[in-house]
Amino acid sequence: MLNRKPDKKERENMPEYWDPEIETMPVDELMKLQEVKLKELVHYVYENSPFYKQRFDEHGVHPDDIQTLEDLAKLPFTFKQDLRDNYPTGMFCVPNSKLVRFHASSGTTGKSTVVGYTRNDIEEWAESLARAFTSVGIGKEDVLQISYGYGLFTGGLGVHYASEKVGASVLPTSSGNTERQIELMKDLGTTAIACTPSYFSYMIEVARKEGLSIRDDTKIKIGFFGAEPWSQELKERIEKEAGIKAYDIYGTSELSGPLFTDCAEQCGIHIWADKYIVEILDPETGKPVPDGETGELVITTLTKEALPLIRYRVRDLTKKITEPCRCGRTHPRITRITGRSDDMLIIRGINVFPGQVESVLMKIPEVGNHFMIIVDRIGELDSMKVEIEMSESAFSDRMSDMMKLEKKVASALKSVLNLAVKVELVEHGSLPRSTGKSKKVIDKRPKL
Ligand code: DLL
Repeated sequence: MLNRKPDKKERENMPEYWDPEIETMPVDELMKLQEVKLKELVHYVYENSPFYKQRFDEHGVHPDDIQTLEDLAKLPFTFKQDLRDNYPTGMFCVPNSKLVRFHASSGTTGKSTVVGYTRNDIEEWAESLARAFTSVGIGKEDVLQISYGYGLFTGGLGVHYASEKVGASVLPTSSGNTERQIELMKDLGTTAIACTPSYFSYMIEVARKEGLSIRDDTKIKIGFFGAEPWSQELKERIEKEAGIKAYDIYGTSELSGPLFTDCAEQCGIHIWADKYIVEILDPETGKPVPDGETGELVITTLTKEALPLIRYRVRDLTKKITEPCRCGRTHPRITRITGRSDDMLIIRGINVFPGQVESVLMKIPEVGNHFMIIVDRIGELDSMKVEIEMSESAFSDRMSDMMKLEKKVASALKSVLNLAVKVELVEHGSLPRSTGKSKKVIDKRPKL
């Protein structure tokens, strides 16, 4: 983190800040601000949430025990399961009359969870993302196409409010109807797009089928991709194939929705420290990992009113970046999310993250952008198969080429995962395409 404001020369060629005073605030002042807000927060949740009062009491901690940022470690964690157990609004700190919006998770990994927002929560959410958009130069001249789903999912409306805030013209296409997305993109001069990386990969493919190139036939220069894990290698592919800058957009519904991106320097996602306290902890022990090591993201919200969260175990795996960012923003950064601690597959005792598989595949030019991992148990033994398609540029229907590619991929996977993996080349277009969050793993093993 840069411990001072950048000077005039350093600010030359930098994108404008949305809120220069906050974004470049010296770190010690930011920490003081966090401390003040943390002290207020613990009293607020203790007084307004029966859930937190009980959790603090059980943990033997009282709001008065929290006097400094170091005292954060005395506080209990909050888990997604707590939201499920208190479904739908049992953890809210405000009455219904103060709420202006609900969103809800789809419940694909368990029972659905509901999140609620006061007017101020919506404002703070839009402000976070407005800072991020400004950090990559999105503003009044832009047409921002929002191809995240609108509705209970936070992607569509979250990006929408922030785009309007920075003065961009919103093109609210939502997800799906891909041919129409591409037509509007062309006709209305979309300059930036927000969707999942897998949906954008699909758009590139559909455009190509229609004889169009996103690179040459549209004005898109920026993409905000997230809501699902994606590798650095896929990012590089997308940038090359579409001729754009691909930024990582991150957030979760419990924290409000999409909130943070990397800045124009593209070296880590800035987390706004005046609104969120970041910890990176060992998922097993709950203790901090040394700076620069991978751990689980744990976040405390400092300004949320309806559903503040204390030490929320996000489950996403990342690293803290400590070097100052050249953009001059002093807020902490994290590296791209490499997976979730609960997404890890254990295959014959070996830990495998789907993201590792994607990294390997995307380094091989003959492999297309879509793949599927299928895990099964045959007898007592786990087996893993990866289905891939050939990239259009490398397409061949010669059996010997296909077998060669399968072998090449299997050996690349083996050397990274240390696991024998069956690789199967499937027909182009036969793997499922997604307009939202994509499913990359089918685990057929019986649940224990
Ligand atoms: O996916 C919020 C969002 C919408 C983020 C649009 C970005 C853009 P949830 O549905 O609650 O919220 O899912 C949150 O998605 O814990 C991560 O596991 C994953 N995720 C989100 N963004 C990224 C990203 C929205 N940039 C869960 N990289 C999170 C990797 C991501 N994973």
